[in-house]
Amino acid sequence: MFTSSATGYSINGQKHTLVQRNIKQLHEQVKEGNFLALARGITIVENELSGYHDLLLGLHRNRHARVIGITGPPGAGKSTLVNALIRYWLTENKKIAVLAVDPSSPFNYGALLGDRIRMSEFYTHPNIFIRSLATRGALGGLNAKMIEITDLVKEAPFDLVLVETVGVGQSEIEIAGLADCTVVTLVPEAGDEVQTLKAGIMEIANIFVVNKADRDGAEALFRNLRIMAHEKAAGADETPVIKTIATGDEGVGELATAIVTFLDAQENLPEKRLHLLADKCWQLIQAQRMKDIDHNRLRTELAEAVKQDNFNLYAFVNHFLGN
Ligand SMILES: Nc1nc2c(ncn2[C@@H]2O[C@H](COP(=O)(O)OP(=O)(O)O)[C@@H](O)[C@H]2O)c(=O)[nH]1
Ligand SMILES: [Mg+2]
Repeated sequence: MFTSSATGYSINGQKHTLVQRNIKQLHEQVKEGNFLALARGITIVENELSGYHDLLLGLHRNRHARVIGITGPPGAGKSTLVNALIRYWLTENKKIAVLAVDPSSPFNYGALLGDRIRMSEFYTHPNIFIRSLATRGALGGLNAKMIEITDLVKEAPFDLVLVETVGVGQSEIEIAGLADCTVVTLVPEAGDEVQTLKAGIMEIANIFVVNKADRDGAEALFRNLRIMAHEKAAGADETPVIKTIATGDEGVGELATAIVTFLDAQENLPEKRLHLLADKCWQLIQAQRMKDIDHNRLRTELAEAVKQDNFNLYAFVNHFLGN
């Protein structure tokens, strides 16, 4: 997948050796928990800078940190909840990384800054690493980029990696393919929407949170989700539904416990792990393919193909990809 031409070997062997040595050093620092090195590494991966491929090729598997996805509509209280979870887990002396992604506003630094300010009480904490990402510009697709960045973060000695993403159901980032546990955050205002929520949401949610439980309609939303979870489970374990008031730290301990309980249960499910890995693999291959496509060739061939009376777009795509 990573070709030598892309890493610059062909230009100058010596230069590449130097890049490799620096990347190896950077990697060692990341493993020791050096936050500056980790931030630098993320920038390299995010922007595909020199050494990007070497860095990824040096990653190990089965690092110990577990990834928790926190997803939900804008304003549901995800960042506030992340903050509250950090506060809770710090009492257990956990080391935590937070990746906050807002794909809808790549240049909206106001929004990113908003998250920063809210999380500021932990920005300088030695056990907490926080990084906002605006990776929409990434060539190979946001999903693949997030998989790469998360895998790099897992090299550092964190216990937990929290990934905050916007969206429900048709999220720009398929968080479920990335996280060991996906928490879907909803708020009472979304009450009516629950009836029409896409089937996908039941598939991706490992835990439901009804945040802003201090507001009207929280109880109704809670009940509706419980019914949905019950129907879907059909006798098996039901997806937990937890009420929280993130601004008041209420229900946060219960949520933290539910997350850890879920993660512990996952450890013993090799089938699920393989499924997750296959999903990640598929996304990376897909992104790579998108990159490899020669747009000039695509246009030229397409221009020829549309001249045919029996032109079909899907047949063309299949043919183009060599399927
Ligand atoms: N009333 C109430 N407001 C909350 C609660 N949790 C978060 N908020 C507020 O909701 C707004 C959006 O929160 P934020 O965490 O930025 O949402 P995000 O977009 O999902 O990350 C902020 O003004 C929060 O203070 C809650 O439990 N109750
Ligand atoms: Mg947020």
